[in-house]
Amino acid sequence: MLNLRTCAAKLRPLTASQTVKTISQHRPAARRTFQQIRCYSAPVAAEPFLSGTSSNYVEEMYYAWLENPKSVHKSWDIFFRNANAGAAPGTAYQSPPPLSTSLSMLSQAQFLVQAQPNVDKLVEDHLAVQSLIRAYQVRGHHIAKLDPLGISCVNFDDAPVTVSPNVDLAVFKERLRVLTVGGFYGLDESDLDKVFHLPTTTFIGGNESALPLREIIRRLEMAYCQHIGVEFMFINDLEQCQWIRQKFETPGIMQFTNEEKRTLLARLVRSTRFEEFLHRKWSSEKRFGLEGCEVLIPALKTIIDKSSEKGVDYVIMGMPHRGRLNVLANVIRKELEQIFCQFDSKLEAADEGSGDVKYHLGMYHRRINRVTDRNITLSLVANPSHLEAADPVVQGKTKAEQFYCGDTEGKKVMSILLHGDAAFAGQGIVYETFHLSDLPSYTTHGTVHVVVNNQIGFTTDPRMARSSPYPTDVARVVNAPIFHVNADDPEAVVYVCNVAAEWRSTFHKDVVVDLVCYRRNGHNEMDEPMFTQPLMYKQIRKQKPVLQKYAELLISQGVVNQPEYEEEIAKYDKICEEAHARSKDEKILHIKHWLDSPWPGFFTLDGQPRSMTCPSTGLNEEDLTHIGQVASSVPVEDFTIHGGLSRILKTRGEMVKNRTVDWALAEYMAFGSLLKEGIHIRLSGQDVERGTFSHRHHVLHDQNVDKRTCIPMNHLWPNQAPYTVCNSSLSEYGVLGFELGFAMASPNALVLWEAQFGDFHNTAQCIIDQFICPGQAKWVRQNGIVLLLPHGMEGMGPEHSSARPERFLQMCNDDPDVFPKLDDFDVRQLYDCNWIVVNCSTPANFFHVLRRQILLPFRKPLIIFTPKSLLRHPEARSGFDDMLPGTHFLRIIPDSGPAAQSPEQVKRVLFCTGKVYYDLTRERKARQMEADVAITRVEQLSPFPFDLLQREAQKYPAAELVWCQEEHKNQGYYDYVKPRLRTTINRAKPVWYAGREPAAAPATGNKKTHLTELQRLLDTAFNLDAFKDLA
Ligand SMILES: Cc1ncc(C[n+]2csc(CCOP(=O)(O)OP(=O)(O)O)c2C)c(N)n1
Ligand SMILES: [Mg+2]
Repeated sequence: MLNLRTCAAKLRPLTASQTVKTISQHRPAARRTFQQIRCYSAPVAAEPFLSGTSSNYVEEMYYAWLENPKSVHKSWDIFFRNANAGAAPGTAYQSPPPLSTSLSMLSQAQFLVQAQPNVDKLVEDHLAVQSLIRAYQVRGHHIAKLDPLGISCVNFDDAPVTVSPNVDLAVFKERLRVLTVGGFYGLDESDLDKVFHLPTTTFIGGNESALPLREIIRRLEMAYCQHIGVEFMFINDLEQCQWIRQKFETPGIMQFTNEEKRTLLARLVRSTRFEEFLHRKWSSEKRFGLEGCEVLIPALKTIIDKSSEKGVDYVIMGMPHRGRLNVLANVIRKELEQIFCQFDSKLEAADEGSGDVKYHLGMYHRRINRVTDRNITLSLVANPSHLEAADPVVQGKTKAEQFYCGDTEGKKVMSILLHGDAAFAGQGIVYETFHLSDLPSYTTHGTVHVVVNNQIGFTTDPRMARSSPYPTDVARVVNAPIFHVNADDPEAVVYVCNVAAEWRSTFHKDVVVDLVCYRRNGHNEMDEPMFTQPLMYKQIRKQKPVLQKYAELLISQGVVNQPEYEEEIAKYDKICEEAHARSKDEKILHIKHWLDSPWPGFFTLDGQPRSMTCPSTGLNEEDLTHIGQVASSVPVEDFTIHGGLSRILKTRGEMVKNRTVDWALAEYMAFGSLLKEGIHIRLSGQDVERGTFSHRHHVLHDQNVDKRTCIPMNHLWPNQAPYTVCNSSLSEYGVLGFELGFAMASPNALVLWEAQFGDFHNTAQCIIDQFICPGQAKWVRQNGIVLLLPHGMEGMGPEHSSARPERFLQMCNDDPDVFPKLDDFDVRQLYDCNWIVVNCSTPANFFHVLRRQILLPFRKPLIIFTPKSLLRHPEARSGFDDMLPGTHFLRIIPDSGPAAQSPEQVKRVLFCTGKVYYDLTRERKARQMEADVAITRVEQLSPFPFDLLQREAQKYPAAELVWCQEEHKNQGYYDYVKPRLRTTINRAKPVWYAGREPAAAPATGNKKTHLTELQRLLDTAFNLDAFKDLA
């Protein structure tokens, strides 16, 4: 039995210790993932017949036998009994008993094989039929008629053969050459009318357990080789495979009532006539129409209807340009006049900011689903041009909505992601997003992906755009089934969409619907496609629109008649015309009407902050002490932590007793206090639970019990908000996008993403450039996400050093040459900026800036350059006194030593930010220049503290002003700070530079060079003659 068990184990994800009995008694429930348990210790059978494809057959027989030993041929029964009893490899097989008894069960089925004395031939033929069925299941999609144009660009080694389901063996032999390597497995003409027992892995029999070969082939053709191509046999879960087989193989399963057909036609009318209407009215406007894939609208509506029927009441969608207006109009049901008025170039913008083009804007709409009569909220997330960038954002928002409504299994909230074929295959973010799909803190419990596969990307053919046969192959990495469907067969599309929605609600896993269609026009309506795809477009010109085809079909079936059809068209055209007339009254464009994530109650009715003040971010002593004590303890019983960690916690405890905090404790205090106030906190990123620098330790691990963990932060207060801290996958683009999406859902959460080292954020640049920096300006949508970016020149080499502050600062929207006319810089300046950039030099300031993020009456992204060596620097500590009620975040920290006592004596003011401050004070002390040189720390770089720095500069009238940084001159803060500092002093003095020379790389890889450079910049900073010759 060992051999068979091994064989079965290789095919099923079971632990090695699970017994055969367990397997038979408890077929595993729906598995969400393939457990990576290796079971390869024993050699596979030495049974003479157990090899290659026959092992599949044996596996089938084996499972059938486990369930009911009588369901298999007697010879198998004996074999499995012997094997189970421990027969040695090669000895379990015994000649079978006479056929007459073994086939008694199948007596009604005219078993021609009964007459056949040759049992070997019987087994062989059944093996052949089994293999044949499997071949259809695995490769049937290769020959399905998926391409409405019939010019399939899918490039398989073996060209598809067009065969009608009239079973003619000669033709089928050719067809099977495509499906199988070994041709027809030895079956011949004479076998066509023989009846074969069907294995348990097929449903083509319906109620019958045996069928003639001819009928088997015909039914497989119907299931796998028509307008639907099902790719699923790679899925590592038998139950899921069975589920899919049942959905596509069961005879007659794809039936539609006349009512359903009429609904489908009506939806096609809307989809088609909407594009035609836009084309008639604005023929020279870009709209990225849906022509060639009009079926997308009924497809999406089907997914939504079915999901609503299964209990979903909130669907969050992300999609690219193609068909977006149509989706807004006909799926989300945005008022048509709101869409039409966007085509009016005279419309005035009502909102601040840049706004965005009409096919990027988002939407949020709550309505009744007419099919299920249930409430449904639909939201389409606004997105940039950057294809697929919105994918993780949608997922993050979905996760957040699930989290806030306690939907732990994704039963109420779901996401649908739409993709273009070229982008789905080409953009790496698709892969990153798929890999979040089953991670505990990132799963949205299944996403339905719909690919508008028009077989072209702008002007590029699939052959040049991807190295895989389908654009959807990326989905295979997460075992998502892929349903390819010919978009010119609307019923096949709707069927597949129903199955996809059911799949999601059954298994809570991703699924892909690949709508194989075409693009009737060029990339946009202005583009000439014949330049580059002449033959394809000759074919497209001949293509009857899908609406016309389907209407003709339904008319021929008597489901509708011509006048009814025309009436449906006229009805919708009238709706469009009336909306168009109304749209002319719109004079102002309100982007607010296109908001995808409203925050009810957070703003006033007209969208303004409820106040323009921020309370003190300080905290009372008791709370500080309490949080500190929990942070330095293990708040559960019988939990053994690592000895090294005990020491860390002990040190924390001592700090608390001494009323001081380091960085990790300051973060704890900020998080812990916000949790008390009901603010959910989510910290995500690579290795954040411990902290890259082993300073955080927010998740404690029991040293004796596997996977037993404790998060003390969740043991702080009786009714506290939950704290989520999660190590992410090794992705920046995907994870940052996800967290941004999470932060979109609610203003009452502090969502933080930490880069492992600050420079790694550049692989997420698109999320920063397209969403975080301009999000509010483009989409009037605020977002309070926090980026923690470890930064600092510490001799670690060109990477791991710079979080590239220059890039963030360059994208700040404050004017370097204008001193802002504001009464209140503290809050108003923050309200006006696009994001906040800080580099704190003390733990207390870090604590305050985190708390301020939530206590502000609006939300702005916050970029924090965080320290590495300062995490343990004995001087980088703060006292509780700096965190008590009444204290607040310090935008600058002025000098408080001898220089500040006699400011008129001061010869130089060094302005700096972050860690270099500690190098500068040490050097100043060593040189005994504390009365000559003042050091001012700029903690908030942007928005720039013009007001405070002006005062600071005025305080030292005789001093030279120097900006000092450890970064290279063309990097860091200098280019940002210099013009602004000059503005604060009315350009009365120069602002000198002390720092590293310009360079291409952020830092040297040589430790000695690093130290030499550091010493040189310190020399410049304290050499009072350094700029004499330059003045
Ligand atoms: C990341 C990114 N790169 C390039 C582009 C420019 N671009 C816009 S549409 C397009 C083709 C997209 O093809 P596909 O995904 O098949 O969608 P289709 O337009 O065919 O619906 C390209 C390359 C883009 N928008 N985003
Ligand atoms: Mg395309």
